[in-house]
Amino acid sequence: MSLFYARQLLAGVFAAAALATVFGATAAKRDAGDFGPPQGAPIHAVLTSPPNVPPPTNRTKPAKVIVNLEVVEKSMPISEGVSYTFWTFGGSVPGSFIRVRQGDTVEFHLKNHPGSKMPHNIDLHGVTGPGGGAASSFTAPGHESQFTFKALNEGIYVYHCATAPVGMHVANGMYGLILVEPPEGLPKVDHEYYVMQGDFYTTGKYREKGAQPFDMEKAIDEKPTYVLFNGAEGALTGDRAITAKVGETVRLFVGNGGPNLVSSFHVIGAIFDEVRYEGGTNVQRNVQTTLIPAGGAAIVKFKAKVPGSYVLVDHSIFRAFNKGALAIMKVDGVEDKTIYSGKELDSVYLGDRSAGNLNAVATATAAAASGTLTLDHQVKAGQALFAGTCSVCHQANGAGLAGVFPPLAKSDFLAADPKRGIGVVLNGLSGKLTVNSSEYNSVMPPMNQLNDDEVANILTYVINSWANPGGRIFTEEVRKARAEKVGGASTRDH
Ligand code: HEC
Ligand SMILES: [Cu+2]
Repeated sequence: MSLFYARQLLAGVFAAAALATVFGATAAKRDAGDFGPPQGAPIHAVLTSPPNVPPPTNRTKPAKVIVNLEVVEKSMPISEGVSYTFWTFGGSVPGSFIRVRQGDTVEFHLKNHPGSKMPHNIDLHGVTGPGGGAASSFTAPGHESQFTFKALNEGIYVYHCATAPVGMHVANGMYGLILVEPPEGLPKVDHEYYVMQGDFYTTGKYREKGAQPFDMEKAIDEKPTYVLFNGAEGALTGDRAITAKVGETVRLFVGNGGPNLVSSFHVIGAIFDEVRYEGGTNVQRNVQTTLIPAGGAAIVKFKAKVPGSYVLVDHSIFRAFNKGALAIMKVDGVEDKTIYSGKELDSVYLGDRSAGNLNAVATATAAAASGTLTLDHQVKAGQALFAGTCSVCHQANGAGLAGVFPPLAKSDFLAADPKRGIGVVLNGLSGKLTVNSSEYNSVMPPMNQLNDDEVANILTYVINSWANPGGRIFTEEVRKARAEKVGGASTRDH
């Protein structure tokens, strides 16, 4: 080989090497979702509390986005008259909603309020890197930590605390959602809402009053006391229901913080036109119920077509009616009888949780707490609760159903000893029974999921209605009967 050819060959090798370097560098720097360095002045991310969602970024270029998120440990209501010490990202459960655009460089500042008792950190599922930020964000009370990541993949992602014991931090409400918009943004809709499910473990029973501590054993056994949307029973019902008008499109960002349960997310009376299941980019159409894993999220979209109350539930249905996993979307507008002929389904699905009813119960709870509970408070709260629990069988007017459900109206069985109602409700009743000269031989299931206040108020309502003799049943009497297990057995042989 002449020197000339050797030189040519070497030059060729160098050229190829140089090209390889260029391509290599490009490949390393420009992964999918990397649109280059941030442009323009840094932007402070708008953070929102649930059920609100920050506005679209409306950007066409990658930016540096600064996120300031503060961890706050605080006591908040988890149910009517029940408080719980939540650990929060931004003061709410779920934590503040974060919205960025694919390709953004996110400078994350995690602060831990000086009043906190625990250290905390954050693992964002939208981060590419070990621990999703957890290792770089361990923050003691009164401190702040900072790390930076590039949002490479679009989608809806869960974030959560990952400080040991991780399960406990998550169970106390330490999770939220971060949306990484695709470069062109999401298609425009009329409403966007932020809804996130979580399971909660308290030492007391469901709706047991007072401050309820976390129960580690129940959490390990995966036996939640509450399953909730947005951290509290009633967080999205009554005046706090989410809203839309007929003809509008609604996009829900639905997360599941867990820590344990997966969610069978369903909206009673609606069909999801589109679901980005698991938060990924595939779109599934015409979906009735979508599965949202713990530590996962979905984006669902549908058009409101018929006015009324739509009930968001986890369709593992005991969770909805006995653990709180129930929210309302109120759709206003003109009825379209060609799509749906009927009236509201409030009494069927909402029962004691429909708007007006909740108020009467809340008023009675507040009055009981301040020692000013009157007969009238009890009757009104009891009436609301009766509608959701007893009226299915005994009927709204207390008349019962001949041969099947005995009457509560003018019941001589009840009038003989109004207090025996306590044992009937707590323990149920079965066997032969004579009420107003008619025989019944059926089964009433125990209603011991009701708390002491609820039983007292329902029975007070019953004995003061439909020409019954009157009187009052007090919470204390119910508590005693429950503790002593005073039962249906003694009433059965009447
Ligand atoms: C699933 C149907 C059902 C529900 C719900 C129900 N009951 Fe009953 N209830 C019955 C049946 C059936 C009997 C009669 C049982 C028997 O034959 O031994 C009964 C009996 C009674 C009695 C004694 C008989 C009488 O008429 O005085 C009382 C009091 C009573 N129920 C109160 C209530 C109250 C209060 C609630 C709501 C907390 C309630 N029940 C919910 C089915 C029901
Ligand atoms: Cu934490």
